[in-house]
Amino acid sequence: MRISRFFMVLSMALIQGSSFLWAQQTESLSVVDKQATPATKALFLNMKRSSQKGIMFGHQDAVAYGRTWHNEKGRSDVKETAGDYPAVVGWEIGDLELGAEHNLDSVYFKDMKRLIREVYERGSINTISWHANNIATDSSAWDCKQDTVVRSVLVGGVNHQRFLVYLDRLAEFFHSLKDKDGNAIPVIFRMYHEHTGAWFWWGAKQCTPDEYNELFRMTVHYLRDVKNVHNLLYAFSTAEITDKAHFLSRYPGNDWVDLVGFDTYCHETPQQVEQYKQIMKIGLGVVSQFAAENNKIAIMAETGQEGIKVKNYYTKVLLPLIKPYKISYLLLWRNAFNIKKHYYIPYPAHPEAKDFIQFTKNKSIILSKKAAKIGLYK
Ligand code: BMA
Repeated sequence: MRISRFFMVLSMALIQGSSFLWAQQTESLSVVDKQATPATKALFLNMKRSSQKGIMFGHQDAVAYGRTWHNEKGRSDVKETAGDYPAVVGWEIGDLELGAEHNLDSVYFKDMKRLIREVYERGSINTISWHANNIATDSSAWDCKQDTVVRSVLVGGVNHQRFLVYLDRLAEFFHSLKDKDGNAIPVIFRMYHEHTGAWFWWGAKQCTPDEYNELFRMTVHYLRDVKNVHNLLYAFSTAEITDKAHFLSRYPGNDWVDLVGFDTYCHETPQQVEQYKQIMKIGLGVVSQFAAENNKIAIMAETGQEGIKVKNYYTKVLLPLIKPYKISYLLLWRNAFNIKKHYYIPYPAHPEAKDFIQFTKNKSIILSKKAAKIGLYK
């Protein structure tokens, strides 16, 4: 009797163990890069699982500069106000493709690499956006007067070869992200974002859906299969959307996307706040459902209220909006050090600091210390 019970328990454990392994394998099969490093695959699985339990809090350029400082060791406006670093740090690599030493917001790439490593070693997440310059006119990402730029960078286009040089520089940067033992640091790459809008050269009025999808796929293919970059998860994020069909109106396909999200911002007037609530509910509903049905990770890729003019924005507007949804992280935009009104996180003396602290204390919000306990890379 005792022996047979022992075998029963043992075989149950084996079945459970193997089904766990099986689940892990089938889950990891859905990652865009089948040759992604083990830590990159682990990040995908752990983000997916942790999104069932809480929302990691992120801030763009969180540790590079803040509202009144630039490049000072150990600083972060989130930490100085709420007591801990964000669990997700957003980075911007615009101008890297030109071979510049710093990005379009004055963050030196050599500092960015060091800080990405610090974020990783704290057990937090790095996500990278790319406001890629317009290669056809040699101007910024916002130069969108033409409708042929995307076509010109695709295979066979007049700018294709030059665009590959842009991607070579990105690949070199991604390859250079290493921990102290020389292992690649996983990062989320969120490229060609807000493409349902019409303010970047890859926007909805600037190219056809097929051209957009091809641009996304070509970039993944080149980085992954030609340049052998294997430390990336690929994020797709639209601007405001009206419904699922709008969200998918330009979508490269499930084989090319790991994370799905959208960007939207809250403006000041009560009417604009109401509009924001509607847009957030639609977008969060669409991306969280789509992620659940398609084995993706849902994210709130960019949001916030510039200058924090709306009273109790964090606890009364943002928190009730995001709490009902299973999203992995939420990223607030940057606290510019050189544009006075351009900030999204309160500094300690700001009138909304208290509200922000209360928001970060909510049990569904995950800052850096709690994120480290998840063991995101294991
Ligand atoms: C925008 C603004 C700009 C910035 C750009 C890229 O939304 O914050 O000031 O240059 O993002 O980070």
